[in-house]
Amino acid sequence: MSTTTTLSRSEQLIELEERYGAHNYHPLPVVLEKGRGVFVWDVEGKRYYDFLSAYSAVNQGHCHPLIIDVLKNQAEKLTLTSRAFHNNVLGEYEKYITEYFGYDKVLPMNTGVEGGETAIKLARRWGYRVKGIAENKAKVIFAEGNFWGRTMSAISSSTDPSSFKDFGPYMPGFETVPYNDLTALAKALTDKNVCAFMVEPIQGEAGVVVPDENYLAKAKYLCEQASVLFIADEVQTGIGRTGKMLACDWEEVRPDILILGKALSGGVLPVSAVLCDDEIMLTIQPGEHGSTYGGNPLACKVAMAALQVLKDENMVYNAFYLGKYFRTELEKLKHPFIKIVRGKGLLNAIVLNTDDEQAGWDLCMQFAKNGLLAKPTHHYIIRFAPPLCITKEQIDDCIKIIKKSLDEYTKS
Ligand code: IF1
Repeated sequence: MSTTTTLSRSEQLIELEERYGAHNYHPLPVVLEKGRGVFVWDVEGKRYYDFLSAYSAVNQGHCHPLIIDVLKNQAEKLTLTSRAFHNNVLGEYEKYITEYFGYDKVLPMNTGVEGGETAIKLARRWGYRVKGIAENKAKVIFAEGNFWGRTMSAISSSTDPSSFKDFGPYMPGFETVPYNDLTALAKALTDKNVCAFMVEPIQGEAGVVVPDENYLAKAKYLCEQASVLFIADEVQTGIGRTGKMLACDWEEVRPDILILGKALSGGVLPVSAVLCDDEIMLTIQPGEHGSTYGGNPLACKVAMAALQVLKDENMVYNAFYLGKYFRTELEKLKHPFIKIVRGKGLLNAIVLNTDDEQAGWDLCMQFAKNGLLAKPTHHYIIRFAPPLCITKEQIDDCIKIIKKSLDEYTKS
C-alpha cells in the first residue's frame, strides 16, 4: 500500500470517498473538477469529452453561461420560500412550461423519481375519482426493463434484481409487461382496475432500447380504448435528447401525464415536473401532495433559462442531425468489436461483440485514457450521450477516439 505522499490528487480524493462515503456506486477512477460545454477536466487538468452528460442531465452543456448567470442572479435574491407562501417566480414558470409543452397545468418537484411518484399518485387518484376504480384496487402497468429511480415504489416496478433484491416488501398494484409488446399490453389493459401504463419512450438504463416504429402510438391508442392513462417517463429522453423536444414527438404521441427531470435544469440543480390537463391534475387538492423544494424560485428561474437556451441554440435539431451523423460514422468503422449501434438523436449505445462481462468497463477505461468519458449500462452495452451543444468537428474527433480505443483494446 503506497503512502499518502505518493498518491496523486485523484487517488487521495478517491480514498476519502472510499473511507467516508457509502459504497453505492462504482465510478470510473476519474476525479472531475471543472466542466464547460462538452468538456470536463479532472483534478490533474486532463480534458475529456463528456459522453454521459450526467445521464442526460447536462443536455445544454456543462455550466452553460446563460443558465449560470440566471442561477447567480436569483441566488442573491430569493432561493426558497416553501409553498406555504407564494413567490414572484412560480406563476411565471408554470405559465412558461405549460405553454412550452402544451398542458393545462404543472406540478413542480425536484428529482426524476419524485416526478414518477407524483405521476403515479395522480393516476391512482384519477383512477378512483374519475374512472371509478374501487378503493385500493388501482393498478399501474410498467414495461420490463424499466428504470425510473431508486425509491421503494420505483424498485417495486423493477425487473432488475440489482434494483429490488432484498429491499422488499414491495408496493402493491404494480404489474409489468414485456417492453415493445403490444399484444401483452392489450391483454393487461383488459383489467378494469388498471389506471395507467407508465413507459420510457426509449429505455435508457436497459441499454438504450428503441422500440419498434409506432409502438408508442399504438400503446397510446390501446390505453385510450381501455380508459387508461398513458404516462411518458421522459426524464432521460426528454428535453431534446433524442432529436425531438420529447421522444414521444417522434410518433406525435401526447402523453396524458408527462414526467420531466434531469436536463430540465441544464444539470445545475434538481428540477422535475409533472404536466397534465385539469381532469387529472385537479384530482389532487391542497395539502395532498408537495415537497419542501418543489417549485422554489431558484429552480423555476433556472428551468426557464435551461428550456430557453435549448430553443435559442437550436439544440434539438443539432441532436437530430448529429445523432444521425454519429451513428452513421460509427457504423462506417465496421469495427469487429461493435455488434450493434442503436439510438435516436444523441441518445445512442453500442453493443459489443463479446460475452466478456468486463469488456464494457475495460473499454470505458481505454476511452478515458484517450480523453472521452462514457460508462457501460450493462456489461457490454456502452451508452454515448454527449451534451446537445456538441459540434460536427467534435463528433469527428470523438469517432477517432472511439476507433483508436477499440483498436487498442482489441489488440491488448
Ligand atoms: C442513479 C441509471 C440512468 C431515469 C428515468 C427517472 C429517473 C431516471 C428514465 C429518476 C434516473 C439516473 C439515476 C442515476 C443514474 C441514472 C440512470 F443508470 F440509474 F439508470 F440515467 F439510466 N426516469 N436515472 O433514467 O431520476 O430521481 O435520479 O433524478 O441512480 O445512479 P432521478
